Amino acid sequence: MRNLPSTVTILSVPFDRGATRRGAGQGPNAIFGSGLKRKLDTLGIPYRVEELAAPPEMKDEAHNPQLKHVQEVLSINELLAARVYALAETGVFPLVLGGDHSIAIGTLAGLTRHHRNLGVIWLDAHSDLNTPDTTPSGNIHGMSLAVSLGKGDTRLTSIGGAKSPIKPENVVLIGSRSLDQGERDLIRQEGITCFTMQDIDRLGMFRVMEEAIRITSAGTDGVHLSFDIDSVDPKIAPGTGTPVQGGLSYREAHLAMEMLSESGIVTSAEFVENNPLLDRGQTTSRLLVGLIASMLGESIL
Ligand code: B3U
Ligand code: MN
Ligand code: MN
Repeated sequence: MRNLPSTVTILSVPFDRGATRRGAGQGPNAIFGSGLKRKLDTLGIPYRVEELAAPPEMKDEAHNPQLKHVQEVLSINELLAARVYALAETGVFPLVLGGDHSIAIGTLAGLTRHHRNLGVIWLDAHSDLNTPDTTPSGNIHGMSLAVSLGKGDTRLTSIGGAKSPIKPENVVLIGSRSLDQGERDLIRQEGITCFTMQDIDRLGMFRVMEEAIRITSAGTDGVHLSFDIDSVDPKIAPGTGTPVQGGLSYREAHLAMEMLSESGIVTSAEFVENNPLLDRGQTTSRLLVGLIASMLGESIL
């Protein structure tokens, strides 16, 4: 065991209105049901658990098919940003459990009020770099990284009040294999480092993670891990709303978490898009418990 954080606050965010398929809202409970607390007890990591109540279903005043359920997304993310900011200020490790990936908007808004120059590791089959102009679906979970870079709807980019947006040079995407044209353009234009599945095939996960750790920790004052479970291959993580074949293997995902733990650079994390309604038993939730444990310092030997 190594580099255990001194204390963790688990923020459970049962929200799934940023996605088409419902069910990720039940993700946090499924992770608890698969033994997360027991695991943290075994590791000897002190933790507290808080749940953010999902907002009531709201009607968007002016329904915009390019920005679905924006009122609810705004509401949960304002709450989340405030909580994450307060936690970061007190020095505890915020561990956010989603929920769909739109909640990264609130997590990152809270973190960037505390950290002036945050690094971000985004493990995902997708890049979540759409804007209302480029989105093929209107789902805000496909826009969260763009919002955190200051791009898109101004109500979303101003969540959490005055803060410094994430800088593109501090972001590393890993596991990408389903990108829309607007997202590819943004990655090139902004010079965002993107390790696709092809890069992982060619370089190996070890080298990819070494690079990701180097880039996100250079000159930054914290590193956030945003882990979308659809980065992992759907054969071993079937419980997710937008599965894409050709993803990370079980060991590649664990190696990434183990290397992050060893590096000691990670100051906050979120695990999202776990949808127990689509899972095969508890396959995906159990995998997540193991990955979280590896990220927090569990080692094989
Ligand atoms: N890029 C597509 C699909 C997608 C993004 N994130 C997820 N799916 N989970 C979109 O709708 O923006
Ligand atoms: Mn995502
Ligand atoms: Mn994804």
